[in-house]
Amino acid sequence: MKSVVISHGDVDGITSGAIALLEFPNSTFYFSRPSQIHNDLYRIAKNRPAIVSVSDIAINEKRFPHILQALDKFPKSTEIYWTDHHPMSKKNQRELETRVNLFHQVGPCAAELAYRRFQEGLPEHALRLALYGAIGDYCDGTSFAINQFENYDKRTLYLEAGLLVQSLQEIDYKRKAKQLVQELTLGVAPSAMGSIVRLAMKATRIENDVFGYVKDNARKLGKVGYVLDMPIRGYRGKSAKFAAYLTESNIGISVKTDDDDVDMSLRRRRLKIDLNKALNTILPNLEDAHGGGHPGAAGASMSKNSFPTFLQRLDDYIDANFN
Ligand SMILES: [Mn+2]
Repeated sequence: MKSVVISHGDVDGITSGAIALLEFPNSTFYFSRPSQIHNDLYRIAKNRPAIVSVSDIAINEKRFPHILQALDKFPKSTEIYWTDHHPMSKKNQRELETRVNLFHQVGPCAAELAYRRFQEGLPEHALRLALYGAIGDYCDGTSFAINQFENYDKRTLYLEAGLLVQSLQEIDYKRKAKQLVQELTLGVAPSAMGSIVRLAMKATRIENDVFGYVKDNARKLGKVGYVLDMPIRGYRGKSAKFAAYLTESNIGISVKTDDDDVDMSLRRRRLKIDLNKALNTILPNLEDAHGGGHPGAAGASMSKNSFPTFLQRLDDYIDANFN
């Protein structure tokens, strides 16, 4: 195996992965995620690739030792490039740097970082991919993004990025999403991909239904709005946002229950609360709870019994830190 590109399945993951594919042509592409990356690396190491690029995969504190173990399985000759923007402790950064070429910065999206890191020799459309990633991850306020928006018609870039964001809500990850990455690598615009446009329109209609559902069903505890078990699959980040808005709360949560566990997406509204920090403070004291993410967008899971306590502690956290 010559080289491997691994990335996340959202727009930032797909575009940063496509940029890595432009830098390392003919690589094999895989999707991964924070809970799986150690297994994927372990499996890939057996093929002794010359180059591995990982982008937009958050380091999960609990799985970090397993990630290091997996990285140790690669031969010394394998060059590993790690490009990420999720919050990472200094200690983990140092440890990771002993094994990989790390490019890490919080603020820009992973696609912007990948573009800046590999810039030399990339085709023009790689820059568009970086900007789609920035829009997709709400990281479009960086000086890089603002400067580059001036070079295009920003409104067209938002349309193209919007098509990607929406279509991914409904895409078949087993087949279609990998093909999308390849087409983006070739420079095909999302608006020129018939099936992506159709999926995006479908997802937008569904999103309007999601909004209506959240409007009728969201509940509120203190400054936290939440919606439980939406009958529509996916749309978790969006419904979390809607839950915050429609209950006039500072945090919105979309919760899915599954036997004895709950899994949730969290978004903030009109308050610069760092959700990742809040979760890292609250979750260690709850049963079977883990999670994290970005300051403005995060996820968590815990036992069903812990959820009411979690809501209360999150509301207390807002009161304690923002009054
Ligand atoms: Mn990202």
